[in-house]
Amino acid sequence: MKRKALITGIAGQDGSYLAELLLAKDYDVFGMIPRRSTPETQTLRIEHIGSQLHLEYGDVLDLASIYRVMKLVHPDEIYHLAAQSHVRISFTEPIHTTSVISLGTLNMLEATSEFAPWARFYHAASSEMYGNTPDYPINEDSRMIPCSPYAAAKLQAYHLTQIFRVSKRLFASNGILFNHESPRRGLNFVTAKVVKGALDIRGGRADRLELGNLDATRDWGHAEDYVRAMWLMLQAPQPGDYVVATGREVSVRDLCAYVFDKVGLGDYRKYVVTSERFLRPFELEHLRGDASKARRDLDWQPTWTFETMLDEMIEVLGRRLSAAATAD
Ligand code: G4F
Repeated sequence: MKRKALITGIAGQDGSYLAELLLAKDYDVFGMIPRRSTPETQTLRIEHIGSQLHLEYGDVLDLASIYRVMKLVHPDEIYHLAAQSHVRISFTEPIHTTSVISLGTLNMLEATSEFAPWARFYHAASSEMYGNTPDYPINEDSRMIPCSPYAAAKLQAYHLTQIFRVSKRLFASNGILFNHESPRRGLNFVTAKVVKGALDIRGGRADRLELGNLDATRDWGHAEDYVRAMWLMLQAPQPGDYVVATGREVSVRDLCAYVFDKVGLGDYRKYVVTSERFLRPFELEHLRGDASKARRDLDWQPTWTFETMLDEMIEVLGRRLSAAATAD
């Protein structure tokens, strides 16, 4: 019998890589997608996978729809990735962000304990939960001091996952993933924005790039490595909480320096300007993770570096942009 996996947020960056990984491991993969007014673009990241994927309409805020999907699928493993995942936008849409993340996770946990209590449950927690913690580098025991509506909502969902683990005896694990990127990253996250910005300037489609805080640092890995950690968490003998990170911290400024140089534009300072618009009302300044527990207990380690990840993004986005320019 094939194992069955249900993924919420399957059409996102992580959902698409996770679906590929699980199909390669011979799972039956089901995705729950909410109805949107833009179905033409909604599934772009998973279109190449084709009919191997089973997609069902369902919304994490609509408990009845989750019940329907759970009863239909009878999943062995549930990967709950759906969220409003943009931190700056969470200041603009705090109620929507909090509902989708906190209530959405509670709904998924309730539905799991009601209809699939045997299933192993993965919750996509986030390194944002640590905020500007003084405990550095960050591991599972570091203090969590969230500094955005997004992070506060993730912290609640993280606790709910732990509470269901104990009170309902669910095999429920939190993946505390640090930033992870790829050519499938949305263009309003800083790595993809910088890569596209540099390629647009090189192609004559723009003459400058507006960014927010250049001094922030992040611990950036590749999404392909990070979805492998999700799967490993659900294969472990016991549920738990795991930091997933590379252990290396790079500033947005150094990200720009690398990308602009790599595409042949030289000094990024000729093109990058800071704009109030992209500053956050409360910034998380620095993130660097210590993934010793995942390395030890899950035998996980990253295979991509910051540079190889950006090189791939530059190559793939470059091809995509030239194809679009030709089509024009
Ligand atoms: O790429 P970002 O928007 O990612 P952020 O806020 O760190 O969050 C991402 O990683 C989290 C895991 O740690 C996830 F939970 C979350 O869902 C998301 O995937 O911004 C990275 C840094 C920030 O410090 C931001 O202020 O880049 C800085 N930045 C500077 N200029 C910018 C910009 N970020 C964006 N998005 N756009 C800018 O123009």
